[in-house]
Formats: sequence, structure tokens, C-alpha cells
Amino acid sequence: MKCKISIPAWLMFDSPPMRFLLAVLVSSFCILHSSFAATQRPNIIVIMADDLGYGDLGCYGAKAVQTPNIDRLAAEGVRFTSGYCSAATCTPTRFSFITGTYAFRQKGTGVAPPNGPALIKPGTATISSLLKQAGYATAVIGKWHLGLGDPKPDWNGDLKPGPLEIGFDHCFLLPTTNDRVPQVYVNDHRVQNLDAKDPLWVGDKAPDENHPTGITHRSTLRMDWTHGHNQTIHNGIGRIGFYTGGTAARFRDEDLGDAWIKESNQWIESHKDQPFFLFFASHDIHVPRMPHERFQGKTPLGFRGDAVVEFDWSVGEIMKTLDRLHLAENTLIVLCSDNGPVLDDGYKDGAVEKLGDHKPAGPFSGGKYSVFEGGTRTPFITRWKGRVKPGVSDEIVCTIDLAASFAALNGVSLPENACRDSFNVLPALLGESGAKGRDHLLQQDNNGTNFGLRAGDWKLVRMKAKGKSQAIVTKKVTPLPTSQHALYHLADDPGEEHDLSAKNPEKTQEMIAKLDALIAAERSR
Ligand code: NG6
Ligand code: CA
Repeated sequence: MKCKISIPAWLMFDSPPMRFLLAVLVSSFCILHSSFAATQRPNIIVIMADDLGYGDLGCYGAKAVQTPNIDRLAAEGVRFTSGYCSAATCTPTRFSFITGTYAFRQKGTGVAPPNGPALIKPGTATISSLLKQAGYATAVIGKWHLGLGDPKPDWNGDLKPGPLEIGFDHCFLLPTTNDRVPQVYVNDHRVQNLDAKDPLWVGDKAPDENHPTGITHRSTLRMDWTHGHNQTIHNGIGRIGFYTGGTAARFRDEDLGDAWIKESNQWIESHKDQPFFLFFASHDIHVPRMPHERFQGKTPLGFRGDAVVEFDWSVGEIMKTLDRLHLAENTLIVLCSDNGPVLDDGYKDGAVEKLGDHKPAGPFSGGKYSVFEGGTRTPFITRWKGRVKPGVSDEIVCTIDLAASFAALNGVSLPENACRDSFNVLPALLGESGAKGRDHLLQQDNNGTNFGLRAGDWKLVRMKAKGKSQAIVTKKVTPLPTSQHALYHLADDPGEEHDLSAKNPEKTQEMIAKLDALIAAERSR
């Protein structure tokens, strides 16, 4: 017997009542889905300090300088004890942060000169292009130092390629460093406030023999130099490189911190209704350290400590803006540094004389320029209010991992040949219990001449030249390895003072082989 089921006409799929019901169901699913996605797609702000050491913040043990804002950020988030940048100077760390690829894999990524070309080629998948692809508004505000233009910057024309050609919608920049000429802001493709009648010229040789320099006019300087920094004088301070013109465009060093905050506040406010990614690249605490007058004298450490206070103020201003706009619970902040600390980096600013008991690199050896831990193990804090459980994490995470981790956060898959050394450590960044960070990390100096390799608690140091090439950058005297390779056990010897390679030949060989393989391979992801 056949059973015949008759469906009432209103239940047919193409009937008007059914279409209405389906439409209601689909749209409520979409609303639900998008609010879920919104809570999973936070705004992202990466705050990168310049030359800030592991021991320079209150929450990392500093006593001589107070950093209440960053301490609060740490208390509300995760403070990492093994957070790293990938290189011991600025340009390679920033290169690998943006590209997710170790800088030594591309030649010419050491400290960029004033007229250096754009180091990241348009078309490269970057942390910003990946987030833009995920629907984020993107901006970089502050120090760039990754070159502009090809083959060199056109200071009076369009400065491109630059950030806007690699995934940033907006940039407001200090083009190289504050100690390298020219001292002007770059707003998107142009030098800001440049008067066409007073063109800007930048070069590496004096334009004429009467050009005043830090050598010919040394007695007029308000901050004397100790090495380098004796070419063109601006704001009473000698710089690296030569320039003329662009007078109306020049900034006062004291005003940089305020300029970054003003621009950031405006940009955040005008993008508050969509996911945004801000790379906030402070010039603090790089030389010449010349914080705003209101911060000068705030610490017993001289301008180096006062610049840390200015940096802490900047972080506080960003936190205030997020609170005011009710964005703190929907914003992931990552605070990091581009390399370890240095005291005398070319100017007599009292950093050495006024150091007292302050330990810029905390318990570590070395600092900026060095592949000992002090060169790359730096403050690293994440905060996402309401999402990240506050605490302290010993997991190994690195600025190079942010590209893959943020892509994962947004469900964006990485192109096969992109971000070749960036690992997704998102669960560790979010402080999830049991989440693992990296099992190894390669550390490089400026040009990839010397290397460090951390694997678990073991650390291999490879010096190109025996017993040479480590400047003493903080007052801590670093015992130099007496052979090309040295092996340390970081859990027992965080200061890398006892070379165990002779006692542990097998471990040493294993680490050497791993380092060789990482260097030879084109990728580690
Ligand atoms: C060095 C500079 C140093 C600093 C560094 C780059 C001299 C003697 N030294 O060449 O002052 O500018 O480059 O620093 O000129 S970084 O943080 O941008 O990598
Ligand atoms: Ca730096």
C-alpha cells in the first residue's frame, strides 16, 4: 500500500511564508555569526619600543624608573619572561616582524642608512597585508627604518614604495631613526609641511665645505657625541648623514612622543567602528634621547630613564583612548621592543654615569648588537581585556610570530612562501593554559654575522670571529666565548657566563647542526 503524504502549500520551499521564514533564519544566523566573529576579531595594536631592555620596566623589576601604565597593562594581561625580538638591532627586527621571515635570509637588511631603499618589496605578504585581507584598517605610526623608495627615497616627491605599498592604509613616520637625517615626518607618501621653495636634500657627503657639522661646530652642541653622530646638526644635536633644506618640515626631538600620540588617537577614533591594526612604533628610547621637557629629570637615570617615562606615558595615552572609546575589551595589545638595551650609543647623555644599580638587560648578558640574551630577550606583554587571563608566562614567543598568529586569529591562511619563519603561537600569546610557545628560536645580530640559537633551556652562541665583536653595551661585562661556539644552560645560567660546550660535546654538536640547518633552509615554518 502506498502512503501518500501531502505537504500543505504554505510549507513548500518557494512559498512566500516559507521564504520569509528562511530569510529570518539566515539573517539571524548572519547576525549571530558576525557578532561571534567580531569578538574573535579584535583590533590589534602592536606597541614597539626602540632599544628598551628586559630590565627597564617596573613590571620587569626596575626600581629607578616608574612605569605605572605598562605595569597596569602587564597586570591586566600576560607578561612573558621569554619574549623576544628576532634581531639585536632595529631594521632586521622590524623586517622580520612585518614579513614573518628571518632578516638574515635577505641581504642588506642591517641598520638602514638615511637614503636606503624600501627593503620589503611590494607584493610581499606582510602582517599588514594579511590583516588588510581580513578586513582590517591598517596603519603604522612612528619609526619606520625599513627604507623608502626604489632605488632611493625621493624626498621632494612621492616616497614610494613604502608602507602603503605593503599593506598599510596609512602611515605617519619618522623615516629612519632620530639620529639619522632627515628630522622630518612622512605622512603617507609625502614629507609633511615641505615647502617646495625649500627642497630637502639628503646625502652621505657634506654638500659644501662650509656645511656646519658636529665636528666643525662641536662647541655649539647641546648634547655632545661620543662616536659617530657628528655630521649635520639639527636642534643643537649632531646626526648621522647630511641634509639641507626642508626647514619648515623639521621636527623638534622633544615633540616626537606627542606627535605619535596625537596621530594615533585620531586614527583609532576614526576607525573605531571596524577592526583595525595599528603598529605604534615609538622612537623612545633610542638616541638622541631628548624626551619632552615635561619628562626631563623625572628619573635619576638621566635622559635614558626619562625617555622610558615618556614611553610609558605614550602607552598610557593609548590605553586611555581605548577606554574612552570602550574598545579595551575588543583590542589585543602587544607590547615589545626592537632590540635590547644600550647605554652609550653615541651621545654623552649621562646614561653611563647615572646608571647606579639599574640593570637595563635584567639578569641577562649583552644588549643591543649582541646575540647573548640581552640583545633580543626583551619586554613582551599581551593584553586583551576579558579574553586574556592575566598572568606570567615562560613560553618562548617572538615578534616574528605575530604575522602567523594574527593570521590564525582571523582564519587567514598564509601563502605557501610567505612568513617563512613565523609560527602560530596564538594560544600562548593569549595565555591559554597548557599552550606552548616555540620550541626553538634563532637570534641574529645586525647583519646575521653572529647567531644565537635557543632550544628549550639550551642556548648556543656562534661568533663569526673568536672572542671579538661583542661591544660592552651595558655595564655588565659579558665574558666572551673563547671559541667560535659556546653552549649555555639558560635555566641555570641566564647570564650566559659558563660555557658548557667542552663538557657537553654531543649537545653542542646537535645544536650546531640545528643552527646550520636553520640557516641553510629557506624557511623554518
Ligand atoms: C649605529 C649607530 C647607533 C644607532 C644604530 C641603529 C653610530 C656610531 N652608531 O650605527 O647610534 O643609530 O646604528 O640603531 O653611528 S637601531 O636601533 O635603529 O638599530
Ligand atoms: Ca632599536
